[in-house]
Order: sequence, then C-alpha cells, then structure tokens
Amino acid sequence: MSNPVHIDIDGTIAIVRIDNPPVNALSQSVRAGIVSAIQETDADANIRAVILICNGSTFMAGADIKEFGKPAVPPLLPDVVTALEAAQKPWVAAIHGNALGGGLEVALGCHYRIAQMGTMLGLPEVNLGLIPGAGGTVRLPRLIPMADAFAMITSGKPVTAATAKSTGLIDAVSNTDLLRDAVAFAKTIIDLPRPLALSAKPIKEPLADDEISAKSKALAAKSRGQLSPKIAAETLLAIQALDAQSGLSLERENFLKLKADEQSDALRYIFFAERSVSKIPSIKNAITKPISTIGIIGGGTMGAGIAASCLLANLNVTLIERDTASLEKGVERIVAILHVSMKRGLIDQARYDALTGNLSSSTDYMDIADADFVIEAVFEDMNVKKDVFAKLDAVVKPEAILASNTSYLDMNALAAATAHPERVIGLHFFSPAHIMKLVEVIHTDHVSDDVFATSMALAKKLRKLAVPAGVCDGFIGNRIMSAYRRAAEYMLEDGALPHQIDAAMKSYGFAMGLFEMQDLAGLDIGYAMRRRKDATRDPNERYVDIADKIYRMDRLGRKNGAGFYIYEDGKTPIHDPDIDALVIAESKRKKIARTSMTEVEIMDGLLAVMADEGAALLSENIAASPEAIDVVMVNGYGFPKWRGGPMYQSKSSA
Ligand code: 3H9
Repeated sequence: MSNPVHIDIDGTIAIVRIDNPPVNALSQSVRAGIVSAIQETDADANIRAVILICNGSTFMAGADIKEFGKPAVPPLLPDVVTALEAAQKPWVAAIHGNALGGGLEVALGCHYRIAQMGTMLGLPEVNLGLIPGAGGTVRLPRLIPMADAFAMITSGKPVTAATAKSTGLIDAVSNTDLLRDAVAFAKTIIDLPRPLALSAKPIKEPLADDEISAKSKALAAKSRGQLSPKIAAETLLAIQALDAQSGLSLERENFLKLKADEQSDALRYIFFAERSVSKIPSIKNAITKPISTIGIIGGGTMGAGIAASCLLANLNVTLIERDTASLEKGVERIVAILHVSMKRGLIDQARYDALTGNLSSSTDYMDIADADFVIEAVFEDMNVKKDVFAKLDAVVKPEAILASNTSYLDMNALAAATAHPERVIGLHFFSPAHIMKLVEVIHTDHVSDDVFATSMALAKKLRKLAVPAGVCDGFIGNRIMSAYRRAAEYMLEDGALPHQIDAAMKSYGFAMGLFEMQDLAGLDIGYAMRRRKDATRDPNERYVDIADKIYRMDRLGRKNGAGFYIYEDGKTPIHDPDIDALVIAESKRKKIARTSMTEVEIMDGLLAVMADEGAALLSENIAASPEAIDVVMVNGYGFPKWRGGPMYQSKSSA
C-alpha cells in the first residue's frame, strides 16, 4: 500500500497531508506516517510550523474501526497523540468535513486547531460502545469547560465549527480556502511562545461531583442498559480528581474493557450493517435519474413530515390535498416543522425563508404534472390509495416515479392499478418522518431497476437509512412486530401478564413495552386493523381476544386515560389489576392452564419468535440479508442498538 502521509514544504512551513480514503481513518500506516512526519519536521531546522491537513471529503473520522477485531500494531494511537503534543515544532490541525473520535484526539494533540465552516467535531465513541481511547477524555476537558466536554463525550454528538469556536475547541474558523487560512494562521503563531500541552493544563471549569453524579444518573436512565455512556461519565468523574497521566491510564483501561465487550461488537456490527444494506449489486449499473421536484399527496402527520424532509434536502415540493381547509392545515404542519428546525438552530432565517419559498400547494393534481417524483401519504386503505394512483397515472409525466408511503398494503396490487407498474415503488417512512432515519424501500414485482435505484438515491438525499424490502403484509419491520405481538398475546393466555411482558422487554433494552406501545398508538387502531383482517384470517388460527375486549370497555389507550394500563397524567403507565383479572379470566374461559414465566423465559421466547420470523423473511426474499432485518428493527422499532438486532442475537447465541 502506498504511503498515506506526505510532507510538502512551503518556505518555513511543512504541510503534512493525510490521504487514506474514504474517511482518512487512522489505520496503522497513517499512525506510522504521522510519527515519521514528527521526526522529520523536528529534525529540519528550517521548518518553524507544521500544518496537518487531509485530502478528500473529510479530516480523520477516527480510528480505523476495521482494525478493532485484530491485534493492535504499533504505533498505537495514544502514543501518536502524545508524540504530537511533544513535537518540537508547533502543529496546526487544519480540519474540514469531520474530525471524529481518534481524528479529534489527533487534533487535540496538535497545538492549534483551525476548522472550515460547516465542519463537525466530536467524540462519537459511545455510539460504538466505547469511550475515547487516545486521550480525548483527558485533553478535551482541559481545553473546553468540563460541562461541554461531558456533553460531547457522553452523548457522542458532534458540534459544529461555530460551537467549537465558541467553546474554545478550535482557535479559528476558515470561511474560504482552508490551507491558505491555515498557513496564514501558522505565520501568526510562529514567533509566539509555545502553548502548554493540553495534558499539562488543569481541568477547565470542573463540575462539582454532585453535578456529575446527577448527570450520570440521568444518563443511566436514558441509555437503558448501554454501558458506554455510563462508563464515559464515570471516567470523566474520576479524571477530574486525577493528574493527566493517571487519567490517561484510566481512560485506556476503560477503553480496552469496553472494546472487548459484546456491546461494542454489536454496535460495530450495526455500524457496518447500516452502510452495507443500501449497496445493491443488482442495480449497480442502473441509471439514477435527477430529482428536483416532488409532489406529496396528503398533508397529514406523515405527509407533512415527508414534505419537510424533502424541503430540508433542498427539493421543490408541491403539496396536494383534497380541499382548501385540509390544504391549509397541511401547509401549517410543514411550516411548523421548519420553524422548529430554525428554533433549534438547525437552519437560519435565510434558509427557512428559502425552504418555505420552495413549498407550493394545490387541490388540483394538474399542479404536479411536472413533478419528478410523487409520494402519496393518504389514509392507509387500498381503495383510497388505488384511487390516488389512478389519478396520478393520468396526470404526471411518463418518466415520473410514483411512490406510496404504505406500512403494510400490497404494493403489487397498487402498482397493478396503474398503466405503468414499472414506475411504482413503496417508501415506508416512520413517524415522525422528518426525524426518523429509517425508510423501507418496497421493491414491487415490476419496478424497473432505474426507478429502484432512483428511489434509493432519493432516500439517501433525504439523509435516510434506506433498507430494500420485498412485498408482503408488513414488509420487514411490521411483519416481525406482528409475530412478536402475536407471541406476546399467546403468552398472556398462557401465563404472563401485560406488565410482566413489558418489564421483561424493557429490561432487555427495548425503548417501550409492547402493550405500552399499543396504548400509545391507540387500541382503536389495532382493533380496526384486526377487523379488516377478519375476512382473510384462517378460522383455525389461534386468536387472542384480550385487546378486543379491552377496546370494547372503551379503553382506547393513552388518549382516554386507560388501555392495558391506566394513565393518570396522560403518559405514565400504571399497572391495573383489573386488566390482570381480565387476562386470567380469558385463560380460564379458554381452559388454558396458566404457567408463570420468568423474565428470561419471556425475553428468550419473544426474541426467538422475532428471529424465526426474520428467517422466514429471508427465505421468502423479502429481506436481502440478516443485516437488513437488524437495521430495520434497531432503527424503526426500538430494538436496543447495543444488542445488534434479533438476527445478530440469534447468531451470537447459537
Ligand atoms: C475511535 O476513534 C477510537 C479512538 O478514540 C481510540 C482508538 C485507540 N473506520 O458513513 P459513510 C467507512 S472509534 C473504518 O458511508 P458518510 C464506512 O464503513 C471511531 N471505516 O460516509 C464506509 O465504507 P464503505 C470514531 C470507516 O459520508 C465509508 O467509510 N469515529 C470509518 O455518510 C464511508 O462512510 C466514528 O465513529 C472508520 N472510523 O459519513 C466515526 N468511518 O464505503 C464513524 C467510516 O466501504 N464514521 N468508515 O461502506 C462516521 O460517522 C461517518 O462515516 C462519517 C462520514 C460522518 C465520517
């Protein structure tokens, strides 16, 4: 492999350039190259400052995660950062794109940092089940206030260059040519005394122990069993009371412990799975058509969220509704989402004005005749959707793509309702659609490769995680959830109670229990869905009546204060013994002898059902890989990410 580290000399300034595509990860050859560059520039008396810059789209995005499963080959990253800190010449990190994890730690080893506007800087190791392992927990809180370092390290969320400048993480922002600005900056510091190395400085604005403990407690609740945020908080708390050397040793010890833990294995698996699922060999040579104008049919919660996502991706959007009153409400919803984005600082006033300017609305389908792509998000009913598709088919240009945001309907039947089924695709967004990253891209039988590839590309443009799925009732996620729900209902009749099942799955790490989730969605929704399926349900299939009975007691869930649970404050589920009695009475009525179940039995039983349904999806070609199933479950259905997903779990426990 060619040397990824090059040195150019510009007068008295050395420019050390890293070129290790795609993200300049700190592979062994990069680490070794940086160490030689330190030695070379130290030895050259003409050089008075060094700029560290990267080729390609980003500064270093971290340690090379692909090396994590193998024995570490020196020089190790912590030693590289220590060597940088001790370099004879001042090093200036010139940062663009992302400086993440080990990449930011390298920048912290440099004596100055300048970043291009738009750069993101962060220590996202917790998302991989780790903590920073090359001095980040020790150096960051010596550069910026501990409260800011704590937030960055325990959340893993990167900050913008503007925020980094305000906290002192970077010394300067470049608005134009990064290298030119970095050289100009270097010239201003050449004659200054060398700043103290970060490891020689005290902690900046340490937090009181009780403040950190309170934050740690809040984190433990939020991370629901994930170790890394908790260990990150504990490490920072301890580091406040230690000298830098002892802090570095503690960080290393905790980093290595976490790296060897199964949670980090699972999170690394999901990291690569999320990147692999959208790579589809069969459409490698397909033509991706340019998309600039989107028509959205229906301005309800889903339609508005999808429209806002499209606007935020700089697309022109026309919203269609059936009457003026609904149209006004739809536009209001979209504008409200953009307004929240502005209030949160994600877009500024000028961008808000530009994006709202890209939105038009109409009650006439002819106004989307020129759209490149139309997404319908009307009521989830086959006849209503068929009607919309027939109208669309008649007005849009022949090359326009028609997508349905359905969560379970037969997309092939919908495509057959049009004259051009090859341009029909499903895009199953998750609610709220402007926030949730997951989209299932439903591959209909007759869809053309170009339409499929263009739909995948559009999802990427919307910054979504697109997972292809075949046509079946519920696609990947809802089908697994149906199997999970069915099995949980059998467990109710067989001996478990709703709160016991919910507690078991929450203690496994699920965001919410299944029965709490049904209460949140509204028991009327599930009831209506079951009635729609009555006609086609196999009469010999085991059917559990408990949810129907609760609905008929006018317990609709959170919305009217009672469902499987009672809600006194409208949101906190309270266990209701009346529901236990109803469940027990149902077992009796069906003459089922109840057997109590332990938490582990409940968990194992339900996970096995999910994995079995996943195996069926694979054998039916609905899901292309176990990774696709895991990515859907983790990103759309609250399966704990640090467990990797049901397929990963079944493989690891096999
Ligand atoms: C760490 O640094 C530990 C240290 O504290 C201590 C060590 C001792 N390594 O995401 P993309 C690949 S832990 C190897 O699609 P984007 C990725 O798999 C690390 N490979 O692009 C993909 O490959 P392919 C802390 C990596 O533009 C390709 O690059 N850092 C790494 O949407 C493009 O990736 C992180 O957690 C890596 N570190 O987003 C940052 N990163 O084309 C992780 C990416 O074969 N990375 N690849 O599928 C990211 O968040 C995003 O990749 C980034 C770019 C935002 C940089």
